[in-house]
Amino acid sequence: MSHSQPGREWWRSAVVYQVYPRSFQDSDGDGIGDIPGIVSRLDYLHDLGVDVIWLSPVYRSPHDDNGYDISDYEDIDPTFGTLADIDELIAQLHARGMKLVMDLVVNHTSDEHAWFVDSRSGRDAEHADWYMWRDPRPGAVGGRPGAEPNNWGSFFSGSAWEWEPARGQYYLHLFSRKQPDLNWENPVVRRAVYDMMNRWLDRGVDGFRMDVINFISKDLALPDGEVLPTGFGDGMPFFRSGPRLQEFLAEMKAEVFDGREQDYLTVGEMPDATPELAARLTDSRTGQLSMIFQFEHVGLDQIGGKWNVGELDLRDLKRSFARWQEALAEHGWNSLYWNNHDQPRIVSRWGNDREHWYASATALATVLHLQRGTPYVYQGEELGMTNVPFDDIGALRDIESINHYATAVDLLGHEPEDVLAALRAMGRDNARTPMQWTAEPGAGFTSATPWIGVNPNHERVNAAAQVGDPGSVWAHYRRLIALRHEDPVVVQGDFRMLLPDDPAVFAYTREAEGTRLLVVANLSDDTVECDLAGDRLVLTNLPEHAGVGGRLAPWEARIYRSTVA
Ligand code: ISL
Repeated sequence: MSHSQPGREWWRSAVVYQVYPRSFQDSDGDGIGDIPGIVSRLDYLHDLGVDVIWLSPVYRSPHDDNGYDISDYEDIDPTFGTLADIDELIAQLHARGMKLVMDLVVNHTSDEHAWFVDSRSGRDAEHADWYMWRDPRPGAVGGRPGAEPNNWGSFFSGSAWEWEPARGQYYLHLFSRKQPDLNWENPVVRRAVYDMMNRWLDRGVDGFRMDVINFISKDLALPDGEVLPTGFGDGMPFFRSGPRLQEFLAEMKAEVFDGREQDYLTVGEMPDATPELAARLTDSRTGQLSMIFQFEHVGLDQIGGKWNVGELDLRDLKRSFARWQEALAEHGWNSLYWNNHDQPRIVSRWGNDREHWYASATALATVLHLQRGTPYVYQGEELGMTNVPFDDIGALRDIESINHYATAVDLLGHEPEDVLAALRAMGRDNARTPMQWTAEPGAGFTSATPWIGVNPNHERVNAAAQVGDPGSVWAHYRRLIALRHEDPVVVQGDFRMLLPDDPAVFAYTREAEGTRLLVVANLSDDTVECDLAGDRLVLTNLPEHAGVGGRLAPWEARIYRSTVA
């Protein structure tokens, strides 16, 4: 049975679970997860109570960026299975009343996509104008350093431009050189994307998570960006949330989603998006998307760049959440997340994965899940999976981390130990090690050698140890998910932040139709004084402390319900 409410805007009462297919469940003994593996774990997910799976890319890909470089949008990579396997996944999910959201990566393709292979072959090719081709800087000789059309750096180190001798031009790649950016100015490109999306919807998928979708409309003047410590320019101001973004999304909505009977979940991944943009795009009367992923909160511990990590000030986090809750309160909608396949594990990042592992994992979950919006659980988060003690660059697999290490150590002369420490804190592979099902050597993920090492703590942190234990992180996630399904105030209620200046307590209320929920949590390692309470305690992560008034134990989280006049 479906838990979320059927019908229009069903995604408002849903909880989404993100599956990173490489690392979820291997079924054929090659050390890489696959679609039949996911199917074999659906009862686990159904039992947890989630309504929707967002599946990271399983399309054909050379896997330069683990599938975010797609060479065929309409086929499944043999590593993950077949189209018949995806049909089976859809059928098995639907049979359980659950839904499937696919990843849509259309800011760029793989350089091995047939469109790009043709495009790079010459200026007269059929797909000549499908990518962002530009001539060298005036007066410069193409292919030589400094001749690039502008100074932008790529997210994965180095220049964002690659020389193509066959055309005597450069192509833009905001990510790796194997991820050329599509030219969204070309209506034929947009048509091809919409047609592809329609075929997936016809196949039965229930929505899309849209990868860096706010990068599709660039400032076509392509101005140089401010020079960063890497020596490259910051192109962000010129390609994020560009002039035609909303127009393109409106066109996509009209060409793909409007006129269909079903309502779909659409979530746009939007680095650097503002609450104002989100409010426009997710306005239930006039918007184009169900919700967006914004990055403000997960950037709060970064001091001038991803690899320079500082302490989080809880007050900044509360201010950020409150700002987004407020901006999207009337007609918009939030996504709520701590983790995904690009972020370090939350219990290690802003919790305490040593002395207060259970309490901090569950407290952080509580303050997120009771907010207004659609919560996302990233695989293993419901088990309190932690960051990984990577002690050697050879243990990492992520192109971003590997390129950063090479640039920082070889080019900029940074200390290898310092670079590794930053990668341990922020590297994306923290999220990408195998799902920890059991204490066995392959963690129940694989019988072979996994493509990336299993976190050694799987002997302690695993699903087998937690499912069925009412005192586990898993059980707490399950209760939070159930509460959202049972109590309309969690879905609909107004949000009000309390104690904004308190450095340790995270507290807010949700209120609708005479009922008020109070969430109060101590997000610190110390016991704190706190008087906030309500009529009845609905849920707590530390039941043994529940009777104590006026005080919260380290990482204690409580939810109260009260009747209000
Ligand atoms: O993690 C990041 C790099 O520091 C983010 O900037 C990330 O690259 C950005 O959020 C975009 O992410 C998405 O697109 C990338 C892909 O590598 C990520 O896995 C995906 O989530 C390119 O497709």
